[in-house]
Amino acid sequence: MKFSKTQFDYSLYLVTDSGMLPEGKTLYDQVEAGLQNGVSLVQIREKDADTKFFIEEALAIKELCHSHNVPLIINDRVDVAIAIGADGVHVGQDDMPIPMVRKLVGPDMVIGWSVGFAHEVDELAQWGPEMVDYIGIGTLFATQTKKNPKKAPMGPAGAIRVLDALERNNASWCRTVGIGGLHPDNIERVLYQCVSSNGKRSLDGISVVSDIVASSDAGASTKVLRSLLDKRDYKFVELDVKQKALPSGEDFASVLSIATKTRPLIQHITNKVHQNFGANVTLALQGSPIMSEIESEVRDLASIPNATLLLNTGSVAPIDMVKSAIRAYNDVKRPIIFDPVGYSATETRLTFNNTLLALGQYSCIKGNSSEIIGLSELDNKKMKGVDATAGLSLDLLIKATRIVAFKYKTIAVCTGPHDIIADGTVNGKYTLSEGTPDQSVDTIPCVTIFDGEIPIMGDITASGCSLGSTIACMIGGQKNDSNLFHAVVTAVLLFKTAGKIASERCNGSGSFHVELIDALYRLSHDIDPNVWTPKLTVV
Ligand code: 3NM
Repeated sequence: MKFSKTQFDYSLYLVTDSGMLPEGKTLYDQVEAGLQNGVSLVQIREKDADTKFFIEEALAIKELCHSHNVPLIINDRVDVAIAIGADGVHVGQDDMPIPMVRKLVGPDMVIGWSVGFAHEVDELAQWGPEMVDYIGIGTLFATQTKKNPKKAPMGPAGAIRVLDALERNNASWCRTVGIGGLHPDNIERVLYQCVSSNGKRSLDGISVVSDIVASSDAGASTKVLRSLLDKRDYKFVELDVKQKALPSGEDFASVLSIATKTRPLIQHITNKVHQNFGANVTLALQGSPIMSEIESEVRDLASIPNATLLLNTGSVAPIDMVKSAIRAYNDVKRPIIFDPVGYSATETRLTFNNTLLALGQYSCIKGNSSEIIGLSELDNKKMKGVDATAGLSLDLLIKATRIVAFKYKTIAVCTGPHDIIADGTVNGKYTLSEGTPDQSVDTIPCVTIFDGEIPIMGDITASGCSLGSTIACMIGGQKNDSNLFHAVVTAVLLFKTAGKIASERCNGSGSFHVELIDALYRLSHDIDPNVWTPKLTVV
């Protein structure tokens, strides 16, 4: 049996490791169960096996794979791949150089390469289409399977950098699978988020070891994975994420009205400066604040109807508590608003924020100009503390906000004189290979909101953080059929209106604080869209 390169189906790629078999199961049993339930490609990876044993095992599994019309790939051992007539060979960065592998295996055998960085793609592209046929992009998440990993987990954002490098290099021939720590709790999110910025390609598949090989019921585990690959619709939050035309003032008023009637619980994990002010802003908007950082209660809180998490990473909450909270809210599809305070100010903050970004799906990510530029990677300069950067062009900030929205498949908000809101949720859809037809960084919906300069906003503490509380109240208070983007736009309009009113009434920064809460209180108790003055512009 011979497979042409175009016949390879990378969607569910099983890589073996006989060191993790459950009791009573052979590798043959596990591979067979996988093949019967949707595995589309198999790689034998035996780091410690003797050659003779490896060859015997590989021959038996090759026959099994071929009986299911599935190709077999051999890890690392080019000699074994040639000797048994395998359909492909997979090598890592420290194994035999690719041009030598190709010389040995000839033009027809598929060659796979482990890739973790964009510069490795540049090398692959220089070799051209006759060398590497597919890449395993990893390590995505921490895994116990790969001993002595040389790379830190890259998360979906790292995989997107690799997909972008393939597009930049026009390496259209090269297929991709994501690998490392992939399990049913993160696969939908990975497939959803991992799209090149131009929208032209997504992963061609996922590659797993332990999820199938170590499973006591490998068939059932494979079925779950296959169903996630086939689903292609990621309902990560109860609200509707379908992109719709922007509503009018009346519609925004109705979003506010629904939110104030619901009185959503807003769990704040936030910095000390914001705690008191954020609680009062939430109360002014008729939400119910709880400033809890207790790990053992996050699941109980997340399960309360309309509960919403505002995660402000200027906090000093223990990382395990924060991770548990993200998992808890994601599991029950309640929204999380992520505010990466001082995103790149220090190495500690950068690592902390990136770890959390890799761990969950956020309904909204909001930041100031410095934070959004940092998240977009348009500029990797360190931030000065938590300050916004003045003087950046609106065009640059719009571009950065769009990148953040599209990369994290979220609603991104960049605050400043012009607030910018971009909707990267792409209707909650994901595909294999095809990317996001009709959507890319440059085409996703985006609006700006402007109401003249309100410089006094920058003279009080936690004004930006409290926009986070306001967004949480608006999103959290909605019904399941309400629209996520509209809720966020309403929150930003409301906060800007309140800021303008307060700036006109106050005598200085002290009374501005008080007037801001008063204005939010009045706007939410006496809803009248005619007093909402900010100008909304579709970009
Ligand atoms: N290669 P699991 S990670 C074989 O990063 C392998 O290139 C990786 O195992 C890479 O699905 C990995 O059990 C192990 O996490 C993946």
